[in-house]
Amino acid sequence: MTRGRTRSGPAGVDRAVQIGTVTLPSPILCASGTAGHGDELGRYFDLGSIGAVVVKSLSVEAWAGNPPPRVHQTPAGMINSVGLQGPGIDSWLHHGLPALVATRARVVVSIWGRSVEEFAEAAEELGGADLPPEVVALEVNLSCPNLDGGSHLFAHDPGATADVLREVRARWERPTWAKLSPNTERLVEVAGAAGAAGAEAVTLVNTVMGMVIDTGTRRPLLGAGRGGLSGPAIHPIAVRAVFDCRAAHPTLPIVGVGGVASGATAVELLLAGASAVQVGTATFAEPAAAARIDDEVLSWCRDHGVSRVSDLTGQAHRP
Ligand code: RRO
Repeated sequence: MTRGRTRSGPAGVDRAVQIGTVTLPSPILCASGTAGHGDELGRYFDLGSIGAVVVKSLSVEAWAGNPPPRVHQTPAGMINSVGLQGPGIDSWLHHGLPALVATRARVVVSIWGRSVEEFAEAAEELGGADLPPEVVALEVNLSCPNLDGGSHLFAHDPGATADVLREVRARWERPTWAKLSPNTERLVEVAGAAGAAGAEAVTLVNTVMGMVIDTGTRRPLLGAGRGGLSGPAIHPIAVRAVFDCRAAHPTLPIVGVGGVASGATAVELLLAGASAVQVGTATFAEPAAAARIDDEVLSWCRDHGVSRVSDLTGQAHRP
């Protein structure tokens, strides 16, 4: 049940977007890892009013994640080493998913794995489940920086990325998105490989590898040592990643994510080439950030004479 406000956009602006075969009523999604596994944000705003909620990445088995501290505020952002904590797919199917669907949210389910086999097992379990139609896509997280210090970053390698996606596609029939990493100079190549292996869209970008040292203890501050930097500090990195992938692969849909904190920063990612935008870190300080940013995108469109949000996609590439 929604305990927060319900919203309606300014008249005259069509905010529907198309990401491959997925049509969403709004360009704004909650990013994986920042909206929990279920209806956690439902008390703050109407989850059905935004495009979709991407749940935190799941694996077949429950996973405890990394030792604390796991999150720390940084200049213009935050760093995390959560380490993929999750309840496991079976528990999510019985608890998190029904709660989320009850809010009328559209859902993008996310999976992770340490190996091609683990991704395949996760896709198999989800693909064999009797999922409601609200589950519109699967986001394959190939880019978590916090598993064994980043050693399982499939998104560093076009071949490994393609291997995972082929196995997932063999077991999962609904649309598949690949979440990729900014921590590689091969991002554009990896995105192309993901598209060729069956990803209908790529989500750009996951967090940027970083570290904070505690000057008191003179040791790394996060429990796992290294972490992933997010928030406004990484926004220009996300804009560049989206722009470069759009230039190289103009027909591959992109979901932009990274430091979106306002309507204008969301619009920037759309102009760079994204078809939709995820809001992540902003949600930690302001749980209804996605709804506010959704409103601000519509206001921006109205103020700039834009009648369809989808017309913004890729406009920064005009000669
Ligand atoms: O759980 C995490 O530590 C985590 C994940 Br799965 C991810 O994809 N990105 C990130 O910064 N942290």
